[in-house]
Formats: sequence, structure tokens, C-alpha cells
Amino acid sequence: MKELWLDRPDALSRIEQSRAPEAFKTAARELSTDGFTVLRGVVDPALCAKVIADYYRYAEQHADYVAQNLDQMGREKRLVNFHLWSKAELDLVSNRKIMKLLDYLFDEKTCVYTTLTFKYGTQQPLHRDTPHFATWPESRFFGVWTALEDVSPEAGPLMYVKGGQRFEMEHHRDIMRRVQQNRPDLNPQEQLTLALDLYNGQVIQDSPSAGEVVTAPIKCGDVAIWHPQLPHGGSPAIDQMRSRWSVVAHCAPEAVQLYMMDTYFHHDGPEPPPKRYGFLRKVNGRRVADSGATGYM
Ligand SMILES: O=C(O)CCC(=O)C(=O)O
Repeated sequence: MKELWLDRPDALSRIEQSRAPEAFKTAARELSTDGFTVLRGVVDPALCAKVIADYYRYAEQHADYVAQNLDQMGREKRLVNFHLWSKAELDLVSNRKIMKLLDYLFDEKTCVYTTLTFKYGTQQPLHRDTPHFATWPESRFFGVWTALEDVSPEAGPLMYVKGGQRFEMEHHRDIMRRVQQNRPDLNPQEQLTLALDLYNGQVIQDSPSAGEVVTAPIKCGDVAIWHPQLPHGGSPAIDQMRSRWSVVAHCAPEAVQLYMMDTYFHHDGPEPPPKRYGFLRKVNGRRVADSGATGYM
């Protein structure tokens, strides 16, 4: 099984010859060249509003927990796996059209692994998701990001390095070997943290030379998808208190497991590590991973 057919030299001619719907072909072309695509108006704004209403219900029912999870400015942190609490969010992240598109892009049946729900922009520096959603073989993963409201330019829109999925950096196993050699004084957890810092540092410092850093204008109900190797993040918010309601779903083929960064930096060889999660149930004909509880992070 190969990584992603989108990354093969014949990807563009394969798209031209495909009988897939035009919208799928456009998305595939953009992901192959730019590493990023936006499908406009895929999700009903009424469903987006329901997810936000569910969030407020959740916050009311878990007021103490919410109060313990505010940042320095008093804003809620990001909420992991809200789709396991909110039926509306579960519906949104298993959107039939998007799932069919992902089947086409993976050439395999897609499932939902985890989600993050954001009330505010993340202002995350440029990064690759790969260490947190590692697969064997590589790149069997997409980040699928839905705007629950029109994103104001002041609220820290998504940003990415156009074409940055092709940016080549030091291999992650070599980074870890270097850390283990140079810093035997650190314990394994500290070595892992340092390896991730070095990895992220290379992405922040060097990936902008691989392409233009752009922000994406995204409106309520639009769905952005990024290539698993695309450097991306949240641009700085001009107005820190301006909401930027959004949900990112982490999706992979059913038959492929996603692993976390300890496995990413330590696992050797082409064979995947042992399976680490099962599935809960099907929604809209899609499997949903049993990947942990709802909670802030
Ligand atoms: O929503 C954002 O600002 C960035 C999200 C992101 O980078 C991620 O989920 O990996």
C-alpha cells in the first residue's frame, strides 16, 4: 500500500482521467499542488449553529470543568472529541460528501478518528500534524476543518505554506537518534519533548522557504482539507476575544490506525505497530473511532 496517490508523479493525469465528480477532481488537484483545498458551502449553517448551541449546553452542564480550562485571557481551550457528546457535531464530521471525497483521496474507506472544537483562533505556529497522527505507511491522514461561522480576518484565520507538503526535512527517526546520542542525561519523556521541539523548529524556520505563507478566507459551512504533510497553523488574532468557531476532524482510512508522537519518533520499519483502538459505531455509514473522552486540552 502506497502513501497517497496524490503525491505520485502521475497524480494530475490520474485526476484528469478520473470519472469522479468535478468538485472532487478540483479538490484533488489543489491538494496535490498546494496541499490545501476549501469546499464551499458543504455544511448547512443550521447544523453549524446547532453545534455551537450544543457547546453552550455542554459548558452549562460542566461549568466547573470549563472554569478550570481557561487560558490567561479567560478563553476556553480547545475541546477534544466533542463529537462524542454532540450529535450535531457527529453529523457534521461524518458529512457524506466529505467522506466520499476522502474515500476518493485515500482510495480506501474513510473513518473519523478524533476531533477538536475551537471557540477561538488557535494562533498555533506553523506545524505539521504528522507526529500526532502518524500512520504506517505515511500520510494516510487528512485534517478536515469546518467553519461554524464566517471567519473574521481579525480572529486568526487558518494559514498554511502553499505547496509546503513537499518541503523536505531531517527524518524524524534521525532527529530522535541525535537527541538520544547528544542528551543521554534526559529521561525518555524529556527526549521525546526535545525531539518534537526540534522537529517543530525546523518546520517553523525552514518551511516558509518552500512556498508562500497564505491565510484562507473561510465562511460558515465551508470545509478546508489539508495534506498530511502540509505546514499550517492559526495566524495571530488581531482581536483576541473575537470568536472563530470551528471544528477539525482527523480522518484516516478505516484499515489504518493513527499513532501518537512517541510511536512516531520511536517506531522503526515499514510494518505498523500493534492496533491501539477500535470503533464505536457507524454514523452516516462511517465508523467512528473509540479514541477517548470529551475534554479540554
Ligand atoms: O484552527 C487553527 O487555527 C489551526 C488548527 C491546526 O493547526 C490543527 O488542528 O492542526
